[in-house]
Amino acid sequence: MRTLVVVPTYDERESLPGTLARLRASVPGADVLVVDDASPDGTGELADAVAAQDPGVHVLHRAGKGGLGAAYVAGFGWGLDRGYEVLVEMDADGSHRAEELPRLLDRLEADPRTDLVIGSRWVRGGAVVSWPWHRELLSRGANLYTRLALGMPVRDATAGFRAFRSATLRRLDLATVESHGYCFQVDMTWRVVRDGGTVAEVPITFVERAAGSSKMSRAIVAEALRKVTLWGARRRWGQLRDLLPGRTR
Ligand SMILES: Nc1nc2c(ncn2[C@@H]2O[C@H](COP(=O)(O)OP(=O)(O)OP(=O)(O)O)[C@@H](O)[C@H]2O)c(=O)[nH]1
Ligand SMILES: [Mg+2]
Repeated sequence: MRTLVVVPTYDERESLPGTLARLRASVPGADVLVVDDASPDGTGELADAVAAQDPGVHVLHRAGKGGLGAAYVAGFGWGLDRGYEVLVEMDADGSHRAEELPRLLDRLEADPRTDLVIGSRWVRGGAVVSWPWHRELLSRGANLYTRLALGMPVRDATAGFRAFRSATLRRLDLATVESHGYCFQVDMTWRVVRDGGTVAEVPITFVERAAGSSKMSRAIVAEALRKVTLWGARRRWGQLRDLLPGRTR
């Protein structure tokens, strides 16, 4: 299937070349789109230089730092316009190992009913390398909270290494996606599930970034907590309403 790997970047000058090289070696049939938000460190120009040498690499430049979610929505739009059948999300910082991408893609191709394949840290066989205990606690806690609030049978809804079937993305209204940080990942998963879609998880080993700095912040955690709580409350309200007498459904 024609595949596009969307890689959002903000100040990833040190990590991007290695990420692109590993991607092109591991999945030579897939094209890559770097979505750069005018990184002050020149990541965008560096991506342009790679793209000039490699017709499988493309770059989408955005005017300024607009958040991970907006970068992905723009990248998805680019890929959908060009007829790619599978759209992949992957970080530039080396946390997602390109060598594991074929397993995600195989899983998506194996079952036409699967809409989304998540590379999961928190299923049997999944792992995290070099994370301080507080990052692991945050990720596990966020996923537990999400599962309880939304009732989705997904172990790693915040994971950012994933493959969507394009037909599924076309059904979702991407223009209304407002989530910025890793809440975007929960948002997309929740949209697929609410649409009646099927989510599969395959184990991956997530490796802490070796260079550059994290864009994770208090504001990003707060956004996720606020939105997941709101979506969970809406879901409960909907369930309650359906139980009220006089409802014809
Ligand atoms: N285009 C774009 N990319 C972004 C933005 N924020 C983060 N990214 C990229 O999104 C990916 C994930 O961001 P990270 O900073 O690694 O966030 P994280 O993985 O939650 O945090 P760490 O685990 O600490 O690395 C990286 O490739 C970033 O460069 C943004 O505003 N715009
Ligand atoms: Mg990261």
